Amino acid sequence: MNQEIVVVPGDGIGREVTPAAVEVLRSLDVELEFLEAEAGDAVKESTGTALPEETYDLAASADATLFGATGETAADVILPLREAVGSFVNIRPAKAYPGVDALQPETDLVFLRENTEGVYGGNEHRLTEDVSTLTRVVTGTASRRLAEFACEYVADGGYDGFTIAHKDNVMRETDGRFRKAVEGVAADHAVEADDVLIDAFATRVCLDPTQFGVVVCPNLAGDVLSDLAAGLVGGLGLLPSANVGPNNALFEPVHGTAPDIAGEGVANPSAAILSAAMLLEYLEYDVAADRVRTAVETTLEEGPRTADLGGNASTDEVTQAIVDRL
Ligand code: GGG
Repeated sequence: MNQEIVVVPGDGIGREVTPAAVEVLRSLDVELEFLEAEAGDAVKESTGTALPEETYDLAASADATLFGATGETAADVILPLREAVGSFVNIRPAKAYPGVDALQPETDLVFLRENTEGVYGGNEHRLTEDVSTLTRVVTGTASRRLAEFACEYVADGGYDGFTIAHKDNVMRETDGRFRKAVEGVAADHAVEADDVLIDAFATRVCLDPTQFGVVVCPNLAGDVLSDLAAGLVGGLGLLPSANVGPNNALFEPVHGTAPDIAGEGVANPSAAILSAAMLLEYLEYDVAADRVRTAVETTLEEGPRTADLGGNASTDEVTQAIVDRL
């Protein structure tokens, strides 16, 4: 029986790069079936809700979901969708590719971002006309679950260990709990875990990203630091991601809707297509996943390239080149 993939393009360039990723998946010898679902600004305008119940239910029950991008409705769309698939970790590889002009061509990082709590927990309140508050929840349970995953991830990937990025010299209770919980699990598994303050990490990774490999971080820090790493490797058009839960997962490029270029057909589809490769790997189509990665890498090296990488090719031209190289 074919595995069911829910496709949620979202808004902006999500509507251009997600079909590109589906085209790549369709051109492979894999038993997948695609079901399109809506979410985002446009559907909110027409129906009053950014995430229809049907889309949430489909994502929750499908074998995997491929998501595009969200803009103004990020909190109403992407956070519930990540919850729908039960994901507790957002895996964000940030890698420099041959042929791409990168600030730091040796960059090869993977962020493992806590995906359920922290300041992303939605505990925001307007107390008065002048005062708003945010309650940040950090649990040992969620931190340990992430750490268990990180230990498995470094063992499977042949890494020496991982780095915990935190800010526990200031947020002693919340980031302190996070760091100690992750360190404890690492010690139980005899996995080497060093740690670094988030602000120091930001400087050190720009100066020499080869000091780091797998980086385990709280939710918002993972979002910000992975975007920073995108700047080191040539831009957000290159970073894929996977939101993984115990029985389900959602795959999305790290980038957002890019309203400045949306609708022009010039967005870089690489991040979405590399996200599709992560989906293939998750569904245990390892050979197909490798073929897609190699085709993307060859295209990044030999062209054609979109404008963000100094070229003038369209999304369709780059996608076709990738399909031709499969
Ligand atoms: N494709 C992911 C996306 O739409 N990113 C925009 C965004 O605001 N992301 C926030 C997040 O990843 O937590």
